Amino acid sequence: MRPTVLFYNPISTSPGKQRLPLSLLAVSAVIADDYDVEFIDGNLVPDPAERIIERAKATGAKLLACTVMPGPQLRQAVPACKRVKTELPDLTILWGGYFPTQHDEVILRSGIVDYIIQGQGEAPFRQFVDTLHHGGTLTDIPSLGYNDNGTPKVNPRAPVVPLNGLPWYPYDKIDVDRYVGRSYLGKRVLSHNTSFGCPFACNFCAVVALANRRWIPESAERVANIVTHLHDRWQIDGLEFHDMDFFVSEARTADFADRIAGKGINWWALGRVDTLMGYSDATWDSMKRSGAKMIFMGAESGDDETLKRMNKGGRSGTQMTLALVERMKHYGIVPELSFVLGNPPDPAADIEATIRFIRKLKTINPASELVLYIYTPVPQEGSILLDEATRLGFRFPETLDQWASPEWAKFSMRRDPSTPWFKDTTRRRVRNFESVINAYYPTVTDMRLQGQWKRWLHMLSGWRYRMEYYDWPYELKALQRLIHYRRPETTGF
Ligand code: B12
Ligand code: SF4
Repeated sequence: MRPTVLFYNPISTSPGKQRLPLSLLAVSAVIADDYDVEFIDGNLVPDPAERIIERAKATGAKLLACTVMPGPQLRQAVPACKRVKTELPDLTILWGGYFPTQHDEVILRSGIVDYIIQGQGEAPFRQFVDTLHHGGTLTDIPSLGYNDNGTPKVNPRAPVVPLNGLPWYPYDKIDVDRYVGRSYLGKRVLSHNTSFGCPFACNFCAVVALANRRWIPESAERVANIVTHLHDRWQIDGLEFHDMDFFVSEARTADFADRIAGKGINWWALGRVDTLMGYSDATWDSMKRSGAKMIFMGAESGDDETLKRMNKGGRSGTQMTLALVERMKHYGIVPELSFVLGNPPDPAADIEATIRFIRKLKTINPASELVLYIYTPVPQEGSILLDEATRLGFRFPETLDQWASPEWAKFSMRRDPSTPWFKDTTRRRVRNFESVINAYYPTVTDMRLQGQWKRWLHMLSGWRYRMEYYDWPYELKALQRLIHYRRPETTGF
């Protein structure tokens, strides 16, 4: 009989919005030929700990592999894994993904999690599973973190492996239909990930710790084959690419776009302003023809000095962002721009500069979507933002229970962090501005927001927008609640 390995994807979003658990599909793919793999998704089952315990007892599984990002996912993972460990102390618990890559010590000291794997998971995970089931020294495995008689240790990273040589995700091991969603992109939307990492090192970004500035892509041919499979097997008409930086290679984008043109698939992906500005008109034409609908980019700030402090790198700058949203207007592809506001030491000043910038940007391309995040530090060597935050008294939690508290979940959601330099009045300023601008320029991507409501919101917010008066927008908030329309900040990235 083949051994069973259990995979746990803690809850990551509200009911009905669940995305394919790509992280676990990626790592399970490399063992699925030799082991039975079973998935427990906290987005789909009400009590994942109970299900894990039941499946571990039924299958005799020795390993529970769990992916964890900070935020609500961590909030569920901590109590669930604690309960599993208490009930089944012999079941090995392994965590991988963003949180263990950044915060190894707090996990390895917790007594809940036995091992972690940092960075790209596939190769070390295969080695770990084989060693656990067939013998050998676990503590020699690269990228592995473990507890050495009370001292947390982490081995040097495994070399990254090319994605083209890896097996496809084992879609047949999950009920894919439960992940088919409906959105601005289409009636049947799924997701895929076509690359690992990003070549840049912005000092507010968790991707840097994960990938150390490496970018490893799948070939255009492989991506197109997978997309075609998703289309033929699940009749998708929309696709989200969850890569951190889908567009690094223009040749790959153009080739991929030509390969899927005509299939009737609308797509969305994340990229950088300077990369996309460097693309030729021919590539933009191909992207448009192939169904590109919306591109998510980090504009980050309306102030070039702040961009430098963020180590945004490349050629990105505020003028280039304005030029790009104009170019995208021409192609009818919606720019979705995220901002990281409230950087230390003077969050109020950088917010005011960004508010002015956003007003300019909306004048050029009113269809632009906005996602306003508040800066929260991530561990990163040499980050001047983290150094400044530390100087101002910021410290990461010292226990997993603290990380799982509502306050730290809010911190991880980057909407309302209680960081020492960020005052409540500044937070209110951001949220009030957001209410006004979202009312004045209601999102073009909302399927439920019809013409009449749009006109009402626009009219009601007009005087505020013109007078640049954003305080106490209770009437807009009430109307927004009433309509409950989809605003971009609720997409959850
Ligand atoms: C898809 C996604 C989501 C989905 C949920 C996915 C899910 N698992 O259900 C949705 C949209 C719901 C979501 C929500 C949020 N997300 Co999110 N999300 C992503 C995104 C875009 C892709 C993740 C992914 O699937 N990648 C594809 C897979 C194949 O790659 P991977 O996850 O890196 O996995 C590899 C390794 O990490 C490792 N690995 C991962 N898991 C495991 C497990 C084991 C056992 C092993 C061995 C290895 C391993 O091996 C894998 C293969 O190499 C990332 C950014 C990115 N592109 O990575 C952000 C990202 C992870 N999200 C992030 C955040 C902050 C959030 C939110 C808090 C949103 C917000 N307000 O900011 C929410 C709330 C999350 C929650 N509830 O806890 C941040 C995390 C920041 C941080 N400090 O760590 C990221 C990095 C975005 C960013 N640039 O800031 N998210
Ligand atoms: S370019 Fe984007 S993904 Fe890359 S390090 Fe900067 S913020 Fe992170």
